Amino acid sequence: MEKKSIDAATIEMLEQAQADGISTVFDRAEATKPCPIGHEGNCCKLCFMGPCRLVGKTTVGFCGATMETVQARNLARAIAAGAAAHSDHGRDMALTLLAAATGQAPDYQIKDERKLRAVAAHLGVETGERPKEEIAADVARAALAEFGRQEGELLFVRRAPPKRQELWRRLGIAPRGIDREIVETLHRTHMGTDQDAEHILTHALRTALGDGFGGSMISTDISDILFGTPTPVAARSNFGVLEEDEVNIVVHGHEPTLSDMIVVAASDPELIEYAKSKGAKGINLTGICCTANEVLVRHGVPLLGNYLQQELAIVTGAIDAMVVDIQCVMQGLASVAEHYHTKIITTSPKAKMSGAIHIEFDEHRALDIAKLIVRTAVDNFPNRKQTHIPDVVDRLVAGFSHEYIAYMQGGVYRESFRPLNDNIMNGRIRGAAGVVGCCNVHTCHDESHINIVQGLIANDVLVVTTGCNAIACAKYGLLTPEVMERAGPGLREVCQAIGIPPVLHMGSCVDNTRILTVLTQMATEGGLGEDISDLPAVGICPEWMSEKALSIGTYCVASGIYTIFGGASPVAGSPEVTKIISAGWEEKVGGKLEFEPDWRKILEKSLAHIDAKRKALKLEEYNPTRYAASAAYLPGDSLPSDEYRQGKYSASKVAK
Ligand code: MSK
Repeated sequence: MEKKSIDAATIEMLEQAQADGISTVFDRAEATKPCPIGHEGNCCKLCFMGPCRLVGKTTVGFCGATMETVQARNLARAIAAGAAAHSDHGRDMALTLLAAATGQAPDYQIKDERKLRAVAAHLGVETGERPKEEIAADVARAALAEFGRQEGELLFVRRAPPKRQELWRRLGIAPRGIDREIVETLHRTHMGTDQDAEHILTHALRTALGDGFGGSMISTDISDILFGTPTPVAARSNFGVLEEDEVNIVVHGHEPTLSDMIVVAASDPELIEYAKSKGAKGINLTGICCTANEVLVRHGVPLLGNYLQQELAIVTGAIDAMVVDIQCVMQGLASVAEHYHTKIITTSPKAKMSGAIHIEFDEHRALDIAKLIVRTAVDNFPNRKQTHIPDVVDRLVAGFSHEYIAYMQGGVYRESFRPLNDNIMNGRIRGAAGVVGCCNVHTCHDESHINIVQGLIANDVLVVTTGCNAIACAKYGLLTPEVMERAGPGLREVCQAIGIPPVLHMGSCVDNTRILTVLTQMATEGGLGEDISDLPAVGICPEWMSEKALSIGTYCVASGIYTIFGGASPVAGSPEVTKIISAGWEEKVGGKLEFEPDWRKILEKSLAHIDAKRKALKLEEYNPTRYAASAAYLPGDSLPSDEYRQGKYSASKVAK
């Protein structure tokens, strides 16, 4: 079991699943090996003359498509699918804002008027003395127009550093419309259309930028307008946050629209009384994946776990309802739930699952539907049988929006990125890293996440995190100020002076756009070059698995960031395509995409890149002993993951 995860709660529940005869993703991964041809990107199934398997002496498909073309098409399609997922989420946020602003969705309010006005300025919407509802309606309409825009470029392109904007225009990759670039990728990769690998992949950069500076950025902005821009909030994480004597409801997926209403419904005095009438002491709301991150950063709702923990959560026998929306929801949930009393409730008009109850969400009746869902969970509480809740829980601080990061460096009137830039320039902070993304069953769960993040902070690199990496960091105490002893001396000093942890939780997958904004602010603040590609910074996705991760990685590269994915490469079968997305893209846009299965090498490459960028900026050479005796660990030392396994950092149940 210890080879499957480093997380004590996950291991405990894997043993319980085995005892209960339950098959989970971990078992299925052992029983079913990935197809080796598809795994390396060598399979073309874009037309029905095939599928063509390009192996051995077969170097081209029936139509004559070469390995490079096949690989480029497959990768571009995956990036487009990821961009579509994020962007469709963003579209729904804009539709909800429009409904809220025009009185069609009375349960939603405009919670952050300051953010509304800032976003209005980016979209060219007049503000002045107009009522906020009027501004919000125009912001929603302007945002929706970005999806169907046919000409020109997305308005948010102007939020990138000026030098970067010029580069995108010169290369012809400034995205025109969010939907347009995705559709064009599907067209170009249709059988018999674009045949040139580099040409296909250049359009993939444009498509991904339509996600990063389009759909995802719209999603983050509108979520903040409707639900509030995050500020630091204390919370708890891991399976120990489940309550033996309360109705446990888990929200899972990605959208905050319904889950934010469930937060309201779960604290409704009438429903709490109803829960008590069924023998429960109250209602306990927790979350999995990015819906969890959304309600964590705004309400402090505890994190139950990340992607690979979703089925095991049900094995606790303590979950009365798991409410799912979109993305990263395993179909295996339904069959695991058959063995326990848990009700799986699907809610999105876009996503149903056989074996689940479907209570369709409609933003026009949001609170009523949220109450119905909570009531359904309460009704299920008396059906609970034997429970097994691991006593594993840790504390965390989350909610570091880019607005808050600027605020904490100077307050309302003098907010800036000057202190951060100065401390990078003087070498207290060696550089910055965005560590994000999924869990993958082909790596030991959480091991790369934790070893990389801990390795970075020990080496004085400030880490910002989102998605399932953020949840992993939460479970090992890496999001608390107490983790300072594990940070390098320079980073520790700066974090203590500002009062922040060395690992900053910035939200969900779509909130990677907050990282783009931070990098833009660092690049334009002065002293660290003029573009994102000048910064001593890296992007890392240690345990990637989803198409969304590929879109995120690609828009990071297009923004000028060296981005390293852990695990296997989807284009491993083509040295040519591997070169296009690494050295080729670096020459074109200053960032490159690499796949590196060994987390030690990811750490080494990241530190080497940060140091090379420091040198190019003519900054002082990083000296780990300059500010105190360095606590830095390097690959080969005792590993954080082993220390977790030995229980060195194991936490016990902490008070609510
Ligand atoms: S939920 S996309 S497993 S980060 Fe955003 Fe986690 Fe990856 Fe899903």
